[in-house]
Amino acid sequence: MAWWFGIKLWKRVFLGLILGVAFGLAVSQSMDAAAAESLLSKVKVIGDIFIRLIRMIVVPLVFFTLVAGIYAMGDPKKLGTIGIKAFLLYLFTTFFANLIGLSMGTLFRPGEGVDLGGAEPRQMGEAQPIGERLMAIIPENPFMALVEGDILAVIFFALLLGVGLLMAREAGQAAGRFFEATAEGILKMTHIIMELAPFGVFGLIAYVAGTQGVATFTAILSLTLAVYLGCAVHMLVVYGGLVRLILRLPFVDYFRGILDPMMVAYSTSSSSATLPVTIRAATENLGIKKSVAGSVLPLGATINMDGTSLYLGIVALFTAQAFGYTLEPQHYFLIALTCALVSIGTAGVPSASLFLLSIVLDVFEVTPEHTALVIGFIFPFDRLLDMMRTVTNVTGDTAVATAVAKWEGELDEEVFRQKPLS
Ligand code: DAS
Repeated sequence: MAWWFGIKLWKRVFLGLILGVAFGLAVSQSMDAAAAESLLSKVKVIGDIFIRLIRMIVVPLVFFTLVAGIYAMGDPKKLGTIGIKAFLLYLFTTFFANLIGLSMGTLFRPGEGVDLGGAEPRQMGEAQPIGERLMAIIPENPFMALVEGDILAVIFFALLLGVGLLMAREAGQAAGRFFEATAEGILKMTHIIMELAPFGVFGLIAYVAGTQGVATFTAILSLTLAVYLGCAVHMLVVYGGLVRLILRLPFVDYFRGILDPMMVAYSTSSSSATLPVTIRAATENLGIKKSVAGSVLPLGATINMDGTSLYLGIVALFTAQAFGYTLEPQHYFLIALTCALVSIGTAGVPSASLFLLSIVLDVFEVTPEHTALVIGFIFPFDRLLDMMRTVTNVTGDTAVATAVAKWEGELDEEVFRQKPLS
């Protein structure tokens, strides 16, 4: 068995991904749909267990890492500059995501000639008004926020608690050390859980590949190509360019350092479920100190979703093309702005943004029937699109964290340039 642990984790996870697709397709081709669904849903249990395990540590990891990270910073003022730099970078990269998304939608024209008549209309989810969402960041009861896993409220409380411990000086030392030790322990828990990743990914992907099959993708092949190509260009050019040209850091070392979170994001379609893996890769492979990893990554996983913004822009153009809506130049600007706002409000869970699509389609007065038809048409395949946009979301979080860490002197470039240990 030692040979197994001798293989780098990301290679084992990738193996799980490939074998999962092969197994899922083989099962779907060799038995009827019902039998395939029942067998694959049993295999998917491994994936569900894996997701539950990483979800289990998201809240404690964010809470303890953030408090420990702030405490280790020693200077609350630095926290302000980290937050401001991170937020400005989020806006900067989302601007390019929208540009690329709208360009891909215009270039590929994925909605051209698509007949949505046969789609089953679906009801849209209710989006919380942005004002209410911002107010909810301040928890009335921080323990309830921890219990309910309200990540933005947990971040808010942890930031203040970390600053409070700093201001308490000697009196806060014991607590500060407690948070640092516990954060370390929870990060080690991520190592243990990640050993299950190859099997969990196998289960998740086998189910998706087997139940969605290849045939269904032809219907939305051009939409899938537009989203995948757009996300790939955004990751390689925008994030790769930020790391290589602006930060002057090695391009290959960056992407090699985040292979684990990229694989887990692709398999789980959930930024928040991937967060523990992202924090571990950022601290251990990219050399980003906890003070930045513990604040910028949880914040990014919650409000920085470039892949989502890019995807929503493409689907908006898909809708206009499929139903023949004429878009004026100002529509493109409003679509881009709305996509950015919706991506901030999107939760880091599977298919979250699809149900907020109506907010973007309202920009050019798409009728409720057409909106329901588009959501109903995309919904059965959205998992495949969500996998790629979630990888982009998570990669964007690590790119911003790398930039902020570098500019704040919180990046250990030795660690960044060395090969990942596991
Ligand atoms: N799946 C979401 C995430 O976790 C993104 C989305 O639904 O667009 O990032």
